[in-house]
Amino acid sequence: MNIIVTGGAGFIGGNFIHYVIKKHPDDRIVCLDKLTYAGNLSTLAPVMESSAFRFVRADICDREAVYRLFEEEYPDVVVNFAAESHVDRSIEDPGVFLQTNIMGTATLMDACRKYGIRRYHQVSTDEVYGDLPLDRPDLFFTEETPIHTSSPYSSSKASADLLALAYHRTYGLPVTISRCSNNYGPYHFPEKLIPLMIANALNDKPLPVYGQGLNVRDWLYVEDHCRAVDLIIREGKDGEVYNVGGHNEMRNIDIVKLICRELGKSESLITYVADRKGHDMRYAIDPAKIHRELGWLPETSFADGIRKTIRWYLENREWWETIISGEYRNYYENMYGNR
Ligand code: NAD
Ligand code: TDX
Repeated sequence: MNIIVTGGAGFIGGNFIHYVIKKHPDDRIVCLDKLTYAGNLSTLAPVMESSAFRFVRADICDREAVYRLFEEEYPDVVVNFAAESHVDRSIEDPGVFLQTNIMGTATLMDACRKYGIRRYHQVSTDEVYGDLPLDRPDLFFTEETPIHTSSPYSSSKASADLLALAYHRTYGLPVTISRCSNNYGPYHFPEKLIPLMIANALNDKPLPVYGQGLNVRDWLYVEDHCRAVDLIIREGKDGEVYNVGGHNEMRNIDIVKLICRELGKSESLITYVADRKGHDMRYAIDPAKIHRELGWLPETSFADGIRKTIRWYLENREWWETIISGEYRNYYENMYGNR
């Protein structure tokens, strides 16, 4: 298969490329990525010289560049990971989220219509369902849960999902959508909770917990997500949505304390800061459909996954230290300086 992976220089897309190249050595992968602040070519260094891999720097909103790539590659499958992905940034400045996450998705799907495609896969998120109350642990997001977004980020992702389903119904485009819970693992950009806490703890810096740290997220090791997407593009049904998650709910404060323990750091580094605006309380995925229809189950427990992740950050300091020594400093000062 010839697969275009957009956003492959980012966290999940990069892990997906490593996964597919190892699992399906006969496939060819073309990574299309704009290399925004979140894209890192060093994430792709291990595959850059592989004959099964090509990297193209371009914006998914750039119709001319996208169409040119389709004319060169005639892909069988497009997997769209490219997005602005950080909720806090979307609260500060929604515009680029609407542009990339909505218009970029439409541009990619227009190219698929024009040149033909076996499958267009949209990588979405559980955040499109909004949040669940903390006092109803019996409730989970299913594929039938109504869309009910909270942030500009989740609204832009939900818009893209609706467009993808509309392209399926109106034009018969062979679309699938996956809605996954919070990922963690190697190559995770240190603006997100887990890598930020690991990097700050290793540097003995304050660990900024929003509100009281009671919000719950449903964590999945990134390789399990990659395996789910890989299964969906090969065996999933056109027009279907698949929820992906591993029933691993944790409160933010418990994750931060666990990271302190694993790194031998004092919990006195924990600093409670102003809450995120519109902060979703709890996410929890019901993955029954993907289990039933595609036989997918998570393979990495949180206990193993978090240890592997921490070890990766210890062994790959250069990867994240380069990031936090650059433009990231201004971001950090703006976001956390007066919080
Ligand atoms: P990320 O921010 O780490 O990476 C995004 C990548 O997309 C970067 O390489 C960036 O350069 C690229 N990109 C951004 N705008 C682009 C554009 N206009 N054109 C081309 N490339 C562009 O994101 P991530 O955490 O890897 O998330 C990947 C996808 O998975 C996103 O669609 C996100 O909504 C979704 N998702 C993420 C999580 C999570 O926990 N991280 C969970 C569920 C779903
Ligand atoms: O410094 C912090 N302190 C803190 O308490 C940060 C960065 C986060 N938090 C809290 C906010 C959330 O409750 O931790 C939780 C996780 O925050 P993020 O890592 O920003 O993730 P979240 O907002 O849950 O969104 C993530 O999961 C769904 C991804 O970034 C999205 O792209 C994905 O769709």
